[in-house]
Amino acid sequence: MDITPPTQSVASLEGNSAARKNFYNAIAAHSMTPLWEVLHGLVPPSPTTPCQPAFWKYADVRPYLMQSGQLITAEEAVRRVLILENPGLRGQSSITQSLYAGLQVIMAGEIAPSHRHTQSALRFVVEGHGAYTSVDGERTQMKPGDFIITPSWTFHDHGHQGQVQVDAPVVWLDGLDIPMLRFFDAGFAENGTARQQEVTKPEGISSQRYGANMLPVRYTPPFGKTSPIFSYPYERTRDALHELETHADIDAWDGVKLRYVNPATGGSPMPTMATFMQRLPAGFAGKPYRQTDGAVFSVVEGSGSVSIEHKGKVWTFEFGPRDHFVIPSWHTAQLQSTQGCVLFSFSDRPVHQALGIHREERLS
Ligand code: 1HN
Repeated sequence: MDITPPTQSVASLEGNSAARKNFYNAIAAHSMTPLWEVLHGLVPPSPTTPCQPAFWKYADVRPYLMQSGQLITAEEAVRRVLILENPGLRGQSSITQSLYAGLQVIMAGEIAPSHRHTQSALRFVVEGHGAYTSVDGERTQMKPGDFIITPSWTFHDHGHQGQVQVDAPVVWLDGLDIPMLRFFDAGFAENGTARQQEVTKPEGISSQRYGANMLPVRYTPPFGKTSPIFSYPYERTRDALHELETHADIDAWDGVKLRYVNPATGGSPMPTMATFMQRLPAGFAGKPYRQTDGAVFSVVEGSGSVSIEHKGKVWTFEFGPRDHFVIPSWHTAQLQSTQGCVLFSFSDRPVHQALGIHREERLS
């Protein structure tokens, strides 16, 4: 091998672009590429994301959800969902680089058939009554504001018990870690043997067993790293936030913000996704903050606005009930509400934390 050092000076090397192009072409044929052309993009000084701030007004979205109900049955669609696709990530079924979100609609009398997959899912009920979801042999009713979990690799199916062509459809937000599992090439799925799984447990048994601030004496986690509770009813969350708003300090950035927990660990309900509910009191003008976990919001009650700033650009979304929006990683966000509001949100924070890379800045 020739190890003779180059004789050209650095100054003369700099104008050598044709020689470099030739060199890049030569090594490309051997599946190699020069780091120095991409280094700055690989380790940017702060997060640069293709994910954009985005807003879905429910008044715009709802007519399309209802139209989809006339075009295809839940059974044929398997899941009748309109994906909330980030405008910066079109074609990738992603709302952020790591998360999927969509609005699912089920009409009275319909069934969404049983299957399971390694992707974890959350449901956040947006409107309607009469739907249920079954997870691992237990059914739970879906009411507006309820947060419901489908743990990784558990059979799940949904249904609407209302009267066909009489009762209103039910709509919920689905949040899944699909892009993350795609990144890890760890996706598996299979259909159930029956359209609907057999209900083998009484309704509510999980919350009795695991949801009363108690656990069975010899507790073993039924769903691995996922919470043993798969329904977190809005009623309890709402009451807690209301009382806290009245009697406790209001955080200058978040208002009153609680995180949902796996009661057995104190950690997030799912290993890949954290979920939150917050209340902004009437007249709240939040201070700006940014965090590495991009977050998806579903407005539950009331109205307000979010202003998002990044690299000199500003987006402002005026939101009301059932609107959805996304705050991308390391974008500075400020929440405001004149009349007060309640916001559900989810993000991939547990993964950032597990990797020791989570950062948050609360600015003044
Ligand atoms: C899924 O299983 C559901 O179970 C919703 O409701 C959305 C998106 C992609 C893959 C599986 C559900 C989904 C999904």
